[in-house]
Amino acid sequence: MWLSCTPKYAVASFSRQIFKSYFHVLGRWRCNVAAFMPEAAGFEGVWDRSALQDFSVSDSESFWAAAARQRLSWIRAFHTVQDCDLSRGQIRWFEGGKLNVSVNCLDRHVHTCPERVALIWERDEPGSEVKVTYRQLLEMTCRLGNLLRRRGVKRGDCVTIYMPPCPLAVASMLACARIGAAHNVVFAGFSAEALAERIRDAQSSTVITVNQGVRGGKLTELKATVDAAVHNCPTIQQVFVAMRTENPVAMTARDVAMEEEMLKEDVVCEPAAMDSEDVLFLLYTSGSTGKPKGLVHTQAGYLLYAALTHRYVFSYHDGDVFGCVADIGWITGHSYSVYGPLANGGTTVLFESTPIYPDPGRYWEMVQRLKINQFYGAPTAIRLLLKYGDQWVHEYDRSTLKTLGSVGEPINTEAWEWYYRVVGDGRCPVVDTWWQTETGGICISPRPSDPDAEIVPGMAMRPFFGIKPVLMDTEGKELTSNDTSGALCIAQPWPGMARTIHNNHQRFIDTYCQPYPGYFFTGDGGYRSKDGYYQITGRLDDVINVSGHRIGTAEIEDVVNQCSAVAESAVIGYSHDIKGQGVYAFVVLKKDVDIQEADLSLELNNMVSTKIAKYASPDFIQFVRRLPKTRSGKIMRRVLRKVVDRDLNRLGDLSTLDDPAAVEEIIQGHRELCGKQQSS
Ligand code: 7RM
Repeated sequence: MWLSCTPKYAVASFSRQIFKSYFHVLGRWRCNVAAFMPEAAGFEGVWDRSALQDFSVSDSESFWAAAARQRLSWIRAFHTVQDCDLSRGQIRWFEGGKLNVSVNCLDRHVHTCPERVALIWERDEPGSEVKVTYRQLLEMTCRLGNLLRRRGVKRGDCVTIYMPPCPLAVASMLACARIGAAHNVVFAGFSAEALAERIRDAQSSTVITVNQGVRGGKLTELKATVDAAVHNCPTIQQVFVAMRTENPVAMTARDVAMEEEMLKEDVVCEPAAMDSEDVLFLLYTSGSTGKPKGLVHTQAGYLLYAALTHRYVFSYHDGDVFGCVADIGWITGHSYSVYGPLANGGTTVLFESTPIYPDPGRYWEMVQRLKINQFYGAPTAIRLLLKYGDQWVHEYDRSTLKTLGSVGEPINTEAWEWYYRVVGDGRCPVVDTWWQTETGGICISPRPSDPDAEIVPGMAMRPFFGIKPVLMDTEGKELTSNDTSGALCIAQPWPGMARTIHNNHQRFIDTYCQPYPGYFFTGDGGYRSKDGYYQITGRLDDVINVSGHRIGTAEIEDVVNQCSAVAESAVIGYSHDIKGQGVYAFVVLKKDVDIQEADLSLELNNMVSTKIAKYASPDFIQFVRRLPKTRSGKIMRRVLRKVVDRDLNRLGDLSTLDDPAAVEEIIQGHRELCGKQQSS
């Protein structure tokens, strides 16, 4: 459906038209809400923030139509605001409209402020940052767009990008958008096999990478990893290689020296006129099966949602420096290092390093040096830094900070308080932002743009404009009272939501639309407080969250089970001080296997690191004779979780258990493995 993108007509010099339509609404302040949200200027009877919130949900079409007209530059106006049917997994926004995302992120700002800094590349080596203006980023994007086109990349193709955060990675994403190709950014920490699986699923013919990565003072052989990956990818025809370091790497006939070739290209590149619902990108994320899902995001709705949430959740103002430290390989990097800030004409930081390189003061030294106004990071890093002590924070001037954001997992009260008091000196609102790869942008979060709205530590609290969260009971009924917990769903579509899973729309329907017909199911559990605020309590499925990275337990089991000595395995998450969750694997060996358990543990850890990524490697591997199973053969992970949590009084109903003696053995084995210390 979304791959049908025949270019209807070439659009020559449409930029003048764009600026006429873009600015006609500015400067209209009709009522007081318009003073903080110009999109709201025309809404009848909407006089304050809470009325605007209600309006955005009850008349979401009017709300999103106004926002889309004001915030995006269109080549052709849309004729239908939305055409959605959640129960069938059909989501379409702004149909009839044509636009180009790279024009929205670059050209329109180049017209007004060409010398404004778009990107600050915070390289691994502290103090060596590189600034890229909007004019320069447009030039880079155009050269690369022309190169991709000349080398045969067409509208509707999918380009895989395997790069650390850097200006050329952003230019690669935008170059794809410029020529109408989709991108598929794969986190540069993934192994060759994980990369190959994603390239094959996306059917990419082109990969863009760098010779080597640099992180925490160490080099990683990214080009070599790509070589190993594409070996098993029949669709791959070419690999573009940019030079992050000066060390040459082996090049073959298939490889393209990217910077050299870019220099030969023109600095003007005709942008493709894309339909609102053409694909902008795929991004793979873990689900509860072994196979990662390529979530599909489209052009207009995604960009609008990223831009609007970036502006209002963080109170981003013109001239601010926005510092999102997520990697571009995750959705957070897409929406808040790249698309949101650039659509808003902002200055955004690309962070290549780690929170503790060269020392635990890195973030705050960077805040001081780059004069960062909004800092957006993950609880796992905050918990880690908290342990190193306050002096690393106090050493640096953080007076530029205005908003602090948290994302990826629940933020515990201790970490929240430290972030607020020590990092923000009690001056900056902390916004705990809940969202997912699937939602495209932040869905639940406090908004500091509401100056008198309270913020409760450790709670995502309030829905964003147009978002209607609901909690469901086990029967699939909406829970209407407060002070209650249930399955978190979203009751109506919004423009930023994913449209499908690449090549598997049925899985999209089964995962998100079937469980609660008519609603979008998030996979998370939530609690609504007596004041009506939301708190996200964690996943309800077999997905765990290690340092803010999603990983399916089934993905890890698949790898462990590939070991010839292993008969079967069960992987669970357990609570971990710093990582949020750690990985715990129960492994049953084949009969007559004669191998030291310690050696096998090492081998299994290695297998997981090389087949998935380091972060997925188990912290504990417990060898057991059998797993607790129901009579129908299902592994009772609930029981395993209770054992590891030392919550033996609440093992729950064991009546369906096939062989209760298995549990006793497992408890015993767990004690031996983890000794007297808590398993965390
Ligand atoms: C943005 C991102 C999504 C999953 C999600 C949750 C968990 C994310 C929070 C959170 C509690 C938060 N995308 N999650 N943010 N849980 N509070 N503020 O992380 O697709 O990689 O992961 O992460 O379980 O479903 S993601």
